[in-house]
Amino acid sequence: MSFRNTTYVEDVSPGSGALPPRAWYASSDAKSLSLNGSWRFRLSPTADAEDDSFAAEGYDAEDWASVTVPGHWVLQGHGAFGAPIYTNHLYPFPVDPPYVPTDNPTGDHLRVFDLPEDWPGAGDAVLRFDGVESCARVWLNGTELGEFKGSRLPHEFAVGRLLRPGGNVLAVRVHQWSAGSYLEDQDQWWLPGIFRDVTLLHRPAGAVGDFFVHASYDHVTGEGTLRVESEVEGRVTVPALGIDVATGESVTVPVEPWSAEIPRLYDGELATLGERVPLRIGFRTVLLEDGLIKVNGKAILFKGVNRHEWHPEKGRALGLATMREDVLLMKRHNLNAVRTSHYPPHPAFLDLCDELGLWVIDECDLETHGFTEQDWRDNPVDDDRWTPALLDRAARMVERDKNHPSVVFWSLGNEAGTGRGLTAMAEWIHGRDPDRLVHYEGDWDCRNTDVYSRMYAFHDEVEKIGRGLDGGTHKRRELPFIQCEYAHAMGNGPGGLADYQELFERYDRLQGGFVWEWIDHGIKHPDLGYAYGGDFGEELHDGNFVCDGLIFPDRRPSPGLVEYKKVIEPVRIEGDGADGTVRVVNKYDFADLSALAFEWSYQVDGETVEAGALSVPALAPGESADVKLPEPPAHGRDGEAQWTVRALLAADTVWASKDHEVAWAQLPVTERIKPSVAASDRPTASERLICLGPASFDARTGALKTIGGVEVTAPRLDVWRAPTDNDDGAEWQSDTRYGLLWRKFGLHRMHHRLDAVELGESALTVRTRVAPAAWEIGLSTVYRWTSDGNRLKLTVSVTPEGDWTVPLPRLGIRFGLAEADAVRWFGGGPGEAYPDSQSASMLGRWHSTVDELQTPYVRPQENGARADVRWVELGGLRIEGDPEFWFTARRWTSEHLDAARHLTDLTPGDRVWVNLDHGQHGIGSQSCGPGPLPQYLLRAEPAEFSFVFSEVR
Ligand code: IPT
Repeated sequence: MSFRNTTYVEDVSPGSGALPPRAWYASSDAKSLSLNGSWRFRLSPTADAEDDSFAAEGYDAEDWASVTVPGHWVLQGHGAFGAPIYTNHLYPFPVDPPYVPTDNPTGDHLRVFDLPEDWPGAGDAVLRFDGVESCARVWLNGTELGEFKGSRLPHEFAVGRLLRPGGNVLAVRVHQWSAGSYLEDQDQWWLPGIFRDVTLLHRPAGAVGDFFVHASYDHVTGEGTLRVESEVEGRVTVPALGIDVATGESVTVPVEPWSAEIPRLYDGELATLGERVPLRIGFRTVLLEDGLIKVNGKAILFKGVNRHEWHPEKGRALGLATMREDVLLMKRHNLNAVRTSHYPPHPAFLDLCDELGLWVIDECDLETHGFTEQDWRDNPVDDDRWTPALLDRAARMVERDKNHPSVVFWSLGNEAGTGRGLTAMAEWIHGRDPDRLVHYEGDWDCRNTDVYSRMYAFHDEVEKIGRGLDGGTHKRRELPFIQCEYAHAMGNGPGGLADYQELFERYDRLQGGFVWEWIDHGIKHPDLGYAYGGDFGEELHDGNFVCDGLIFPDRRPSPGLVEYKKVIEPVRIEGDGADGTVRVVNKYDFADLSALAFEWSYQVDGETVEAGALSVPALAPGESADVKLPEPPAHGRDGEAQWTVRALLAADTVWASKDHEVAWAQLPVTERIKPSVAASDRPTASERLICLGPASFDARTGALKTIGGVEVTAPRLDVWRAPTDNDDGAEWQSDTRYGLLWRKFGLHRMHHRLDAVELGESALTVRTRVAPAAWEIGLSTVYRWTSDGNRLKLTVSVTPEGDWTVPLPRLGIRFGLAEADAVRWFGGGPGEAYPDSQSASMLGRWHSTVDELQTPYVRPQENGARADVRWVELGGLRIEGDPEFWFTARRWTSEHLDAARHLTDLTPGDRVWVNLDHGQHGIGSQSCGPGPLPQYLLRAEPAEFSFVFSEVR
């Protein structure tokens, strides 16, 4: 061994010196000592810049900096310790496996600790690292323990013989880059450091070693069978079931099964001579039967999400409270499944999934996506030299997590092509744990997997798969289908979720999917709000592709999550409001409806006039019932009437309190009465002004100037929106990307040509042509103003001219108000909606402020539209629409929004800009998937729409 040994860094082997992997558990009685906290830290630019003398006893590290463990050094030290790098799939270093750059940031970590007074003198001890990125070499009291790779996997070392009561010196050298980096090319920030717990575990004589809880459920007999295999013999007790058996012995008793919907856990204990370990046992059987994934005899439907571990300040060093918040948010939004993309999470997260109920696809820490750039040549997963490392990773995941009932699938990894190494992993996993299924998306022939899994398949292909018309290998044709990633939630969106869900529910073979992804990986930044790729001056980066979650970096739900919640609600409520009956369908796989209380309410013009309880039978899964609504309340007024029926939690649960809304529907009863204005007033012109009813116009241009006392910047046709990430689409998408086409055709720079200002008997008519420079396409646009003396009506008629080959971003008018803050409206709300992300938009009376109408997408883009608006009041005006319209208001223009890169670039101007849209283009999810479906395109077609303005005080 050389004095400055660094050969292990580029060695393809998983490492040396660590103990074999085993189950992760917290002991009831064996002592442990957390070594989390402040550590001494020294950063070097290369792997060999410093020798290993720092690991020796008596080394003086007084002048070193310090970092918090768990943590990533690049997120500490205010820039003094380097910076994060974001790439999607490109390796940020030359691809020459297993070699890594000479410039290899290396963090030496040092911690001196004493054993607690009550630390037993006898017995052994184990030092556990739960996660270190990407390669570590460890010394205790001057003795080298070994080195390891596999960032998001645990590694343990036997250290008992080295410990002493006081002054133990633990030294850890961490290299940012290693051969392991080639296996960790996940789409995320590269964040070196000791980012999970470091713990010293006492191992008494006769302690529990590894153990494997097998707890199956027979849905025919209602019995569960428990057998705990244990490395060290002992007894297994489960008091609630009267179980007291030896390890290895199996026992069958009547039990309540575990499912994500009803996560029944039994507390038990494994006791060996030297230790007691608590068990949380969930009885459930997962298998493939009749081409379906079945749990406890029933086919399940995944309503899932891909979760990366993320915190805007701590990166992947998450606290328990954050993990719990994630699970609670998921449960409260009707999600039932999570794929731990793309590595095993902190083990405590899986405890929460067991306890609160989520199906889990536990994914191995493996991705070699960057090899796609060289047609997968030299891909480590197809090179036998790397197979030991792959098997080590598979074993570290399976052994660590095998006792979690929530885990139903093992996933080999993500985006790693195909190869013998993956096959070896699948074979080993199948052999070690035949009671779970194996997932891997990259294997379209399903050689190694138990499910046909794809990502971002378009709706039409998904339908074809659902109907079994997709062909494929014989094996694939017999397998169920899931989308392990779909509906890319980058920026505004995803659109098209409801259309996917409809397919998943229609075809048995389709067992649901996992939206990409849970959270925006924005990094809190002093000047930029949240930083994304490129904000740290990276040489290569993928911009805000890292901000594609259903929740914002601060964990506030984005409209995409609210939409998803509605789309996957476990109770369908439908019917005909006029005939007063609702059909309630239980869409749970296991639960009946006894946990829910139903409520009806009756609205007239969005105002609730009466509400009450609705009695719905405790339907079994799959059952439905027709339920009679009460007599419609007498309200003595004409107006648009509707029922709203809601399903609420009947009592507090561990994940939400009583009255939490689970599902809802609205059933129209009577139609809306459209606004009408008699065109009785006659426009009169003076030298500078035209007057009509409450309004004045510029005499030369016909531009509206005031409505009563309210000054306005004249409304005119607007077709532009700040393109969303989904409008722009991903660069590799070869088919139509509308955001780009819109710019090509100049829809962001339309010219307005004035053709005529005509004063008629009862109308002021302004004729224009709205068109982009350089192109023959245009929109002939006529504004027709009428009034009954009090109210002012604008009718806009639009006729496309030329050959329009692109849809419009939006079609409506935009005007400016000098002052506006509070907003009230009757229409869809409370949040934003777009044509294909409109399910959660609830018709009612809503109020907000202009600032609160904005949705804070990390990269600014079109947002905040409210759908189906009948009327809105703001800035002293009331505006009614015929037909209903989309309403948006902001303190900056769409052009400003378009130019902004971060939210901090958006500064209020001297106007509030209001868009009243007749149409909006769909959203889709083309940032990594299909664009909007044809029915959501806003095609350039003749259109006519009106708004009635009046002053309110
Ligand atoms: C897919 C990846 O699996 C995921 O990690 C993420 O990068 C996602 O895309 C996009 O955000 S791979 C994609 C090229 C299909």
